[in-house]
Amino acid sequence: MSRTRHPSLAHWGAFTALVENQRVVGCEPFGPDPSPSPMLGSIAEMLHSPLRIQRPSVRKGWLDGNRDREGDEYVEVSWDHALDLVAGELARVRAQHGPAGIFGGSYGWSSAGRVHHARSLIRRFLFQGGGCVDQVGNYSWGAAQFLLPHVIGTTSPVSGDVTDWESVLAHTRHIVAFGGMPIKNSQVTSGGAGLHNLPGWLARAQAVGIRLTVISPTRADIPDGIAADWIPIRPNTDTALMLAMAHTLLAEGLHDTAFLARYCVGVDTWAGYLTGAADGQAKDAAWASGICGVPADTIVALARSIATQRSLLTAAWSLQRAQHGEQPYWALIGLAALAGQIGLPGGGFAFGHASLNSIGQPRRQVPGPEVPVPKNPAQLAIPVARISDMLLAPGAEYEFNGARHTYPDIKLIYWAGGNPFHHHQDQNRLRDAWRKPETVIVHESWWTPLARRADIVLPATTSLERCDVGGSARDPYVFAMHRAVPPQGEARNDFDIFAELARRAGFHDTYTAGRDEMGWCRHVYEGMRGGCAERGVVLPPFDEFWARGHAEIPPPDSQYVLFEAFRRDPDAHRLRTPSGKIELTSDVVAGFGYADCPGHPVWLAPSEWLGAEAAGQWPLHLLTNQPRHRLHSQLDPAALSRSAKIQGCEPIAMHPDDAAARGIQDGGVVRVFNARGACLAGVKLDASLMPGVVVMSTGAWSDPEGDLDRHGNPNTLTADIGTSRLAQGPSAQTALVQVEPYAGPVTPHRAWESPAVQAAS
Ligand SMILES: Nc1nc2c(c(=O)[nH]1)N[C@H]1C(S)=C(S)[C@@H](COP(=O)(O)OP(=O)(O)OC[C@H]3O[C@@H](n4cnc5c(=O)[nH]c(N)nc54)[C@H](O)[C@@H]3O)O[C@H]1N2
Ligand SMILES: Nc1nc2c(c(=O)[nH]1)N[C@H]1C(S)=C(S)[C@@H](COP(=O)(O)OP(=O)(O)OC[C@H]3O[C@@H](n4cnc5c(=O)[nH]c(N)nc54)[C@H](O)[C@@H]3O)O[C@H]1N2
Ligand SMILES: [Mo]
Repeated sequence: MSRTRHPSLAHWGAFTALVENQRVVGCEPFGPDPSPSPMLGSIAEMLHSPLRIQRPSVRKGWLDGNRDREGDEYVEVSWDHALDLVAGELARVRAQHGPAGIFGGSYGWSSAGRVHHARSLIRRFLFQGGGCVDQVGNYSWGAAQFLLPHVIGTTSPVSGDVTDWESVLAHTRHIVAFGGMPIKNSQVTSGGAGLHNLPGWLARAQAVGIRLTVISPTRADIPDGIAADWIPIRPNTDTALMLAMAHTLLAEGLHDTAFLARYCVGVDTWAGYLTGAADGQAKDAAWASGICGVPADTIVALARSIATQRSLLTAAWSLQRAQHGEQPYWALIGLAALAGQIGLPGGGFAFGHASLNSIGQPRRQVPGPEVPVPKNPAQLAIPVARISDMLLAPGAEYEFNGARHTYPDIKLIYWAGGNPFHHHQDQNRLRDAWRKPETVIVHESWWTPLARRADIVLPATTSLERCDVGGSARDPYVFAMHRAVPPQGEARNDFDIFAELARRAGFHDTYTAGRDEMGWCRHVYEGMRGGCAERGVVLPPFDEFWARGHAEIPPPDSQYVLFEAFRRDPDAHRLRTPSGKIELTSDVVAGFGYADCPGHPVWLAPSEWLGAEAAGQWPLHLLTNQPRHRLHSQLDPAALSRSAKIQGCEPIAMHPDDAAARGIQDGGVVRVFNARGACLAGVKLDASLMPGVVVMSTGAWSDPEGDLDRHGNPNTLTADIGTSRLAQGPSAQTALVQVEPYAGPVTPHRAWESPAVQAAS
C-alpha cells in the first residue's frame, strides 16, 4: 500500500504524518527533537474518532426558546442553512443590543497552526463586523499579567524572556524552583515546540554540579532522574516562605544595599513590613514556619545559600493561579532584589521554567507567524476568568486594575478554539450562568462538553485537514503544515466559515484580505521572514521553506540575561515603571486602595488553605495540575489519556495516610466533594505527596449527573474567585475538599459519547 508523508506541527511537537488510503496511520517525531512527546501518538486516533462532528447541527430546544442546554438532541442542517442562521442571529443581536450583547473572547489554545488559529480568526471576524465583548488576560499567568507592569514595567519575563539555560549552566550554583520542574509540562508550547530540550539541560546542570532545590507540595515536581532537595510546602503559602527569606537577609545583613539603592524603590516601606515595624509582627522564619510548614532553620539556610552564591530563583506559573496569586510573584522579585543578583549572568529571578517547553530556550528576538487581529471597535472586555460573574450579574460593577467597570448583558456567545466546560473554575456555577444567553454558537471538531452545550454547532477541520504555517516566537523553528487528508465528514476550516459569514454581512474581502489559504500561509511566513531580516536572521523564501517542511532560526551568539542592560546602565535602560526602577513598593498599586493587593508584597491568607477554618470541614487541599497525557481537555478520549484512568475515572493522587484514615484503597473509586460540587475519581496512592494534599489533573471531559461529575473534571470543585481586584485572575489552585469512598455503582461515564443527532430530512 502506498504511504505518503506530510510535515506538520502540534502544540506538543513537530512531526510527519504518515497517510495510507486517506487515513493518518501514525505520526513520526521531527528528526532533530531529542525528546519528543508521547502525545503525538494520540493524533491519528482523534482525527478519525467517532466523536467528530459530522455536519452542522442545531439544538432542538433552541428552536423552541429553551435555554437549558444540557442533554438535548440535535438536528443536522445544511451548511447554507446553518450559515444563514448564524448570520441572522449575529445581525439580530447586533441590531437590538449592539456589540455589548455579543461575547466573543473565545479563550483557548486552538491549534498550533497560526493561519487557522481559531481564536485569532473569530476575533478578527467579530471585530471587523462591529466588535464584541472580548476577554483580556489569560488563565496561565493572569495574576502576573496585570501585576508585573506595576513592578518591573513588563510581563515578558513570564512569557519567556528569562535568563537562558546556557547562562544558567555557565554561572548558576543554586537553582531554587518554587513549584519544581515537572518535565511533563515542558512538552508543550502554544504554537508548537520543535525541540524538547529541558531534560538535556537539567542533566547538564546536574553534571556541572548545580544544586537544585524544589519547593512543592509534591516530590513529583522533581524532574525524573535528577537529584534535588525537596522542601515540602503547604499549597498557597510560598509568599510566607519568601517573606521570611527576605527577612533573614535583612536581619543578617546579607542584603545588597548598593543594588537596592540604585535599582529599586520602596525598599524602606517593604522592610518596615518585613521587620514588623509596621504591624508588630516580624515576618521571620519562625512566623513563616507556622504558616507554610517549612522548618525555620531550613528557611534560614535557604536564604543564606541564595545570597552567598550565584542563585536563580524561579517560580512555576501555578503559584500565581491562586487567590492572592499576585503576592508570590512580587515577593520573589523582592527577594531576588535583596539578594542583589538581578541582571547578573545566571542570577536573579525567573518564572515558569518547565511551565512551558520554550522557557529558558536560547533564541533570537524575532516575530512568529501571525494573522493580524484588528482593534476591537467596541472597546469592551472583561477579565478572562470573570465569565460566570458577567453572565450571572449583568449590570453589576466590579474593580479591575485600578478602575471600576460594569458587566454587559450578554445575549449571544460565540466560541471557537477553547473549552470553558473544561477550563473554567466552579463548573456548576458556569452551568447555571450558561442558561442566561439567548444563543450559543460554537465551532468544534469533536462533541466536547462545550459543543454539547451549544445551540448551533459548526464542524471544524483539524490541522491535518488543511495547510498552515506553525511556530512561536519562542521556538528555534518555523514549520510548514501540509494537508494530509481531506476534511472529515462535512467539516470546514474556521477561516472559510468566517469568510462565508463575512460575505453575508458584506465584508468578505476585508476579512480575507483577498487571500486564500495558501495566500495566507505565504503572507504570514513572509511577514515573519521580513521581521527576521530586520534583525539579521535570514530565512529561505516561502517556496523553499514549504518544500522542505521547516526553516531554522539559528541560535543567538550570546547568552541572554534578564535585565542585563538595566543593570549595566539603569538610566539608559529605565524600566517602564513610574520610577524607571524595580518597585518593591508601588505608589500606583497602593493608590488603588485594595486590601486584597496592597502596595508591596504581603502575606494574605486565602479563603481556602490548610490553615483556614474551612479546613475543619474540608481537610484536603486540592491541586489541579496540568495533565501529563493530554493538552488540557484535548486528546482526553485517546488511548494514551485513557490508559491513566482508574476504573474509567480521572485519577486522584492521595497520600497513603490520608487514604487509610478514610478507608480508601489504591485503585478504588472515591467521591471528591465540597460545597460547590462533587466528582468521582480513581485513587492512586502516592507517598511522595505531602499529607493533606490531593492532586488531580485538569482536562477530563465532564459527565454531570446533578452536581456530581461522573468522570472527574476537577473544576467541579475549584473556586471561581478573582486573584484580587487588581488582576482578577483565576484562582484554580485555591480549593479545599473532602474525599470518601464512593458507595454507588461505578458505571462507565458518558463523557465521550456524541449526543443524539437527527439526520437532515
Ligand atoms: N482547575 C484548573 N483549571 C485550569 C487550569 C488549572 O491549572 N487548573 N489551567 C488553566 C489554563 S493555564 C489554561 S491555558 C486553560 C486551557 O483551556 P483551553 O485552552 O480552553 O483548553 P483546550 O482543551 O486546549 O481547549 C481547546 C479547544 O479548542 C478545540 N480546537 C482545537 N483546534 C481547533 C480548531 O482548529 N478550530 C476549532 N474551532 N476548535 C479547535 C479543541 O478541540 C478544544 O476543545 O485551562 C485553565 N483551567
Ligand atoms: N503535558 C501538558 N503540559 C502542559 C499543559 C498541558 O495541558 N499538558 N498545559 C500548559 C499550560 S496552558 C500552562 S499555562 C502551563 C502551566 O504550567 P504550571 O502552572 O507550572 O503547571 P501546573 O502543573 O499547574 O503546576 C506545576 C506544579 O506546581 C505545583 N504547585 C501547585 N500549587 C503550588 C503552590 O502553592 N506552591 C508550590 N510551591 N507549588 C505548587 C504543583 O505540584 C504542580 O505540579 O503548563 C503547560 N504545559
Ligand atoms: Mo495555560
